[in-house]
Amino acid sequence: MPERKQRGAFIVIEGLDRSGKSTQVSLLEKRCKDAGLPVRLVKFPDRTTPIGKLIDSYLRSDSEMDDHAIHLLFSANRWELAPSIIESLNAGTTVICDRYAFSGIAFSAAKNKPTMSYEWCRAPDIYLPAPDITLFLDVSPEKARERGGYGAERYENAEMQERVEHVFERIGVEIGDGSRWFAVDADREKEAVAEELWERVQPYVKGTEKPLQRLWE
Ligand code: 2DT
Ligand code: MG
Repeated sequence: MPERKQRGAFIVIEGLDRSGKSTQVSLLEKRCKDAGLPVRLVKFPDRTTPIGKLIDSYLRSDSEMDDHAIHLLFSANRWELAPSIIESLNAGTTVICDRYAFSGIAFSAAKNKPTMSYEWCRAPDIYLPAPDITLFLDVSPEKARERGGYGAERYENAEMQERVEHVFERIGVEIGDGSRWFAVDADREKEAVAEELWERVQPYVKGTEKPLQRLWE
């Protein structure tokens, strides 16, 4: 029988500030490494590229930018990395991605601008590589508050986070929780959350034969 070609899994972790996203991304990376799986971490925005530097300056409020323009830059930042993500996946590497197009929609649509509808915000990311699975770290506002204050960057305030959460909820409903999007209760201890994430990614991490899909096919 001909050997079937396996590729790496494309795993996205999304979540609000204070959801424990960074912690969980590193724990998941460690679990993959301990299991002997080749793994690569990608973080969006990737602030190291020329486009990423513009985004970084905007997030730190060192510069102002039109809301549409910054939205398109966040998307461009994904497009510029997409070829290398595809390359890693095809080489059999598991790619764990800290934020992706869903954050792009959630944060921009949360601005509630009449010219930035949900559909408009979704459009520039159409045909980007689609994750095999997205894990949304769902933290309650109470728990987020308990975990300490927000940082000083743009969007890091309770009012914005609440609006962002509503858009994430809509994304979750549209993607469906059949297999591709899971909301994970992130109010729990980090070990419990890590365990659930590890279980959820099991069907994918050993390699998958499924062709890579594209957003929002
Ligand atoms: P970090 O705190 O994770 O570095 O994110 N954001 C992110 C957007 O507005 N659009 C996007 O497409 C992405 C990926 C979320 C920095 C902030 O940037 C926001 C928080
Ligand atoms: Mg942040």
